[in-house]
Amino acid sequence: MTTTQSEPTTTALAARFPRDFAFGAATASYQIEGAARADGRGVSIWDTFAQVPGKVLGQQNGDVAVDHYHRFAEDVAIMADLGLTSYRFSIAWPRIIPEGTGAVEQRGLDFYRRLLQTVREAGIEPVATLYHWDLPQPLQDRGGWANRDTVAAFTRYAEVAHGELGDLVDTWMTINEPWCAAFLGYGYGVHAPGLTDPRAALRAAHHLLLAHGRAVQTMRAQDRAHRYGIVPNLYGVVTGDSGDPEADRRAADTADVLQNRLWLDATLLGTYPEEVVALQERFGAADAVHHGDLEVIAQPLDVLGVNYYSQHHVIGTEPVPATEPEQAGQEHVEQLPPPHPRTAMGWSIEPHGLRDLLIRLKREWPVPPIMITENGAAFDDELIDGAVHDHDRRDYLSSHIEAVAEAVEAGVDVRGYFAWSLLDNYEWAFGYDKRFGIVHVDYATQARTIKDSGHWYRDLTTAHRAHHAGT
Ligand code: IFM
Repeated sequence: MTTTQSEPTTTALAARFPRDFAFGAATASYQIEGAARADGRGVSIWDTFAQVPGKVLGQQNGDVAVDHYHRFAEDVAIMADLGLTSYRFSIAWPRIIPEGTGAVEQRGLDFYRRLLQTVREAGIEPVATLYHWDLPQPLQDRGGWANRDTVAAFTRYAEVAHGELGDLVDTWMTINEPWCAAFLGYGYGVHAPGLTDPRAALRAAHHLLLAHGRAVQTMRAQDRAHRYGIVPNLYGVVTGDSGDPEADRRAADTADVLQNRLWLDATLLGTYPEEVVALQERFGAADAVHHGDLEVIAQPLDVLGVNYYSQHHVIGTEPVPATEPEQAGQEHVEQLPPPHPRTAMGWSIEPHGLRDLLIRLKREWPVPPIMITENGAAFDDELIDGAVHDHDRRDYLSSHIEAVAEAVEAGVDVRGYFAWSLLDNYEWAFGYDKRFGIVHVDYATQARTIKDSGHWYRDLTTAHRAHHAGT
């Protein structure tokens, strides 16, 4: 369905992007694949975590998800219909090395080979992510990311996946959203493996970064022609007004350090911010950082993936003893309620935050070319008479893509944009309750229906092609 209303918008918007700019969509293995016991797949920490009462809404899990494992051909046909030029997906480590270390499962590799061949035959360029949170459970049983041995296990997994599938994928991302993996998983207890241990969270953060660096070294030694990067989730941090500007500034700095600078300084500068070093010392995690680690972490990158959804608004408070796990190290930071409008996740909708973030990245760090590897929104969609009129999502996407255009015009080297997500899927602790897809999935029948936002996105990709046709 093409609305006449959206035509002028998409035409004008598409014309602001260079010819080679990629318009894609993103997914992640555990959120879409299902087939949790198929073809020798091992158990991941999310299989385990989802069974713990009270951790995931309705104790839902990814056993079936949207059955992409069996329906990938239909899903790739939808991508082609939407005119996507690129597709970001993730590889499930437990499908490739079910125990985390040891035997390689050929059937897992075969699945990704079939998927990638289908994607490429459709004229779509794949972007692979090695780790989107599905750590093999046997590794977690030995401490998971809090244990330095997981770095070596990940490096081998990267070597196997890249060695076997590298002929089909040119762009490789190591770790998706290390902040979530470390802090939500090991510090705040709301993601797998569900620990509330600041020391483990800081160790995990360091080991995730080290695993990224080692994997890039190893993959680059296999093939220098490919592109390698990492995907932090970055936020704008807005300083609120408590009446004490100095306290507010300190609070904003802390939020910015943990959310943004930790990952960017380490990977792009080879340093940790002073505040991170102080937290590592305070919580007994400093011994995780060995001499030479930061040089490994700061491998030259060919691409930086940026996941952007929203901004944080914070003020300073009198430090009080932490009562909630997420306050550890942030006892003087108060998160303000996000301003309206908000998405169904309660996140504020602030597209200018994306533009400002991109401009800041160029100003403050030696960034390689950037891809917006995730951006999107959950809303309370309704499928009525075969249609989903998700105009709030369409507006979210268009305003954020416009923000990217402004950053490009301001001189930031952005090469692509991936809507999160292609399909409605398993939204982690929220189960299937929150829908992010530009394609609706009926979880009872697995029927796919392109939402109005998806139709709009197709108009944009069509307009982009038309604008550059013959150039
Ligand atoms: O669904 C997640 C995704 O797995 C990682 N980035 C944020 C998305 C929305 O919460």
